[in-house]
Amino acid sequence: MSGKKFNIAVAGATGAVGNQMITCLEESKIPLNSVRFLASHRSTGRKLRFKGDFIEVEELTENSFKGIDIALFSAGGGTSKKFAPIAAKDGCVVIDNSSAWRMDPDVPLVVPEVNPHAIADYTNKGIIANPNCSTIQMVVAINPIYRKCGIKRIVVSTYQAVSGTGKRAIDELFNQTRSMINFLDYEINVYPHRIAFNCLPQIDVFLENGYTKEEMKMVNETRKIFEDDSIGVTATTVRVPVFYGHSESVNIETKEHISADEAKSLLANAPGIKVVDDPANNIYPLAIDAAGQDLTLVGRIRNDESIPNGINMWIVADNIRKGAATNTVQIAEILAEKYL
Ligand code: NAP
Ligand code: 3JN
Repeated sequence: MSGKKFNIAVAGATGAVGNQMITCLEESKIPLNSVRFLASHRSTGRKLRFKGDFIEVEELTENSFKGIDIALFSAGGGTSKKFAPIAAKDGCVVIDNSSAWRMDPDVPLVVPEVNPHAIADYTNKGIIANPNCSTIQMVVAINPIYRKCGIKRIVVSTYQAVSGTGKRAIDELFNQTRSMINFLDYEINVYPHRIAFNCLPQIDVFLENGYTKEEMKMVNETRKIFEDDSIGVTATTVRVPVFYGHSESVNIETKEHISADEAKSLLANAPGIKVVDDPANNIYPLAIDAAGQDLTLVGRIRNDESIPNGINMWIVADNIRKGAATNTVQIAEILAEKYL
């Protein structure tokens, strides 16, 4: 670091992701001059803890970014679309967690373990995009195999925690579960169906091609991050009654053969990954183990015996940390250390 201290704003500070961003900033080595917490008018005046102090939440307005060096956004796509360019115009670099800017060709889409070089392109628009949580953990886990053997095709099914939908969905799973085990009526407010004791094969809205928006985010973001439109990706995304931690069953067809044992040792030495794979002792990645930490856990690594060059894996990560807040703060750390 150059000795510079940074002024950082968190937009969406009162949300599930924003709250975790604050924790990640507390844990980060970025030297801070000041922090500013922004949310909607509903939260103005609320106080949030930061490093032992209480910081008052301010309403996000067009004037919020004057004097700010880096703004971490997680206040929804509409807010990002409107305010990220305003913040950038004030000389601040925005790292945005929404899908608003991810597929803009002038905006880098970054997972630090996979394509940190892309951060340099922040100069185009002053905006860097953070991928969708389901994409992040998948590309972290398959990156070592992609670099060594190439990948022709990915087939992924996800098992996504309700925290991916935000604080209202966390409450919905809790309330429905409590009502049901007490034989009481329950309310359905967030998802189209009950989520307690159920699995919903729908995340986000359906598109004309029959896939959901979440599924197509995984397809398009994976190709952009690897800068490789030749990779075939097909996804089924499912919401499950888990609070924290997304799990994924991933099948990849590689260009060159790799054995399951080679894949395991490749992954064991790769950044951001912990191989958890000892089936003889019933050891494999679990959402309850992924929650609250930053590594992407990979296990059940085995050859797909139905094709010559295939690998199956089970990939689990904390969707709010590595899937959102941690990835954002990692980008901010690189930006602060190398570019600002
Ligand atoms: P959440 O728990 O519902 O929180 C939403 C946050 O946005 C709150 O701080 C809210 O402030 C703020 N907000 C809403 N409307 C606003 C407005 N008009 N102006 C200023 N602030 C506003 O949602 P979340 O789970 O944290 O997700 C927030 C966003 O992060 C999502 O919409 C999505 O774009 C992104 N996200 C990304 C990933 C990923 O995969 N990388 C995962 C989850 C979410 P109040 O408390 O004042 O209402
Ligand atoms: O549902 C999940 O597990 C992840 C959700 C992410 C999300 C939720 C609301 C809006 C996004 C996202 O990051 O893609 C968005 C969005 O910005 O489109």
